[in-house]
Amino acid sequence: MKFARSLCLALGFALAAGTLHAQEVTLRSADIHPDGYPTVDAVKYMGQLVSERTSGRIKIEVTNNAALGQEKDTIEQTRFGVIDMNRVNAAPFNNLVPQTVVLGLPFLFRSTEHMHKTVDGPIGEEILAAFEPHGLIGLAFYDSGARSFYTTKKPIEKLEDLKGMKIRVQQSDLWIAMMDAFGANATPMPFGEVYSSLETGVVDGAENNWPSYESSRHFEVAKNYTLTEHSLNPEILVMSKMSWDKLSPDDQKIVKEAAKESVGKMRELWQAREKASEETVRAAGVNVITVDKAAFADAMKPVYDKFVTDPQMKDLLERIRAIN
Ligand code: GTR
Repeated sequence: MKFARSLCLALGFALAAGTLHAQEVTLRSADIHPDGYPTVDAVKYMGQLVSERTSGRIKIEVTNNAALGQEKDTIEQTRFGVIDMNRVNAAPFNNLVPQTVVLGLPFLFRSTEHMHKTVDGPIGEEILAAFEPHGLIGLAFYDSGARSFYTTKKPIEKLEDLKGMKIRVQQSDLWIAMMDAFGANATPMPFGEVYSSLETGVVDGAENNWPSYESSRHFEVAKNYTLTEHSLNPEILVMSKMSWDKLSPDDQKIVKEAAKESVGKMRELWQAREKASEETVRAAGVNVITVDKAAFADAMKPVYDKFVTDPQMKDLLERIRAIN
């Protein structure tokens, strides 16, 4: 009897210790951007919040500079629990989670405010929820500014200039179709290969926001930046469902809330970085070109015809357009 009681006690202690131990976790989060880039710092900020709120039990470690791989590969690793968290642009998710396609549609958002209202509301929640059947938990949307073209030799001054140009795009069917509609030849490749591809002439240009154009040093090899601002496609922060399922419901709540709170921080950091990056590249002598955006937007009908076909997508698009 006495023996049984001490055995129970011993077991109880062992279980309790085991549980405590199991709850101490370091979540590894991937990013292709360097230290100091807003997405990296926003996830670090989220990590501080999580650590404070769990008395250091849960930590987030951001592995940046693509040390864990390029975005498409890290998405797979996150789905299979090799990586716990991942901050990726919406585009590389397009083929896996079709609901993300709507966010990248060209000239859809009228302003950053329109994009914020979309992702901050029920539509944003709906898109984040669509990740779960694919082994991922959608945590939050981060800003990514407006994407514009940049070219090595011939500057783009009007739509026709894009004809036949080899333009690097992210690995997404939507983005390939967009380049077709612009009249260019889409060359999908990971971000990490773009600099050398511009340098060696594998591509004639690419497209991105000011901060990525600057931090990647692409402006050194592609000195013409044309302000088409064709997409406000946001970034998405996800967690591996396998890692998520290991957390208690209380800890899941802490993680989710901290991710949401990091969005405000990200927006602050983003605004400042956009300005600073623009200044840096302008000071480096980049040829910044303004264009008649309407002509570029008018060419995008085939993209909408191809991707907005099923009732769910049509409804999503209508609801986004209706947001004031
Ligand atoms: C950046 C974005 C990255 C990646 C990159 C690209 O703006 O932050 O996640 O998508 O563009 O073009 O590959």
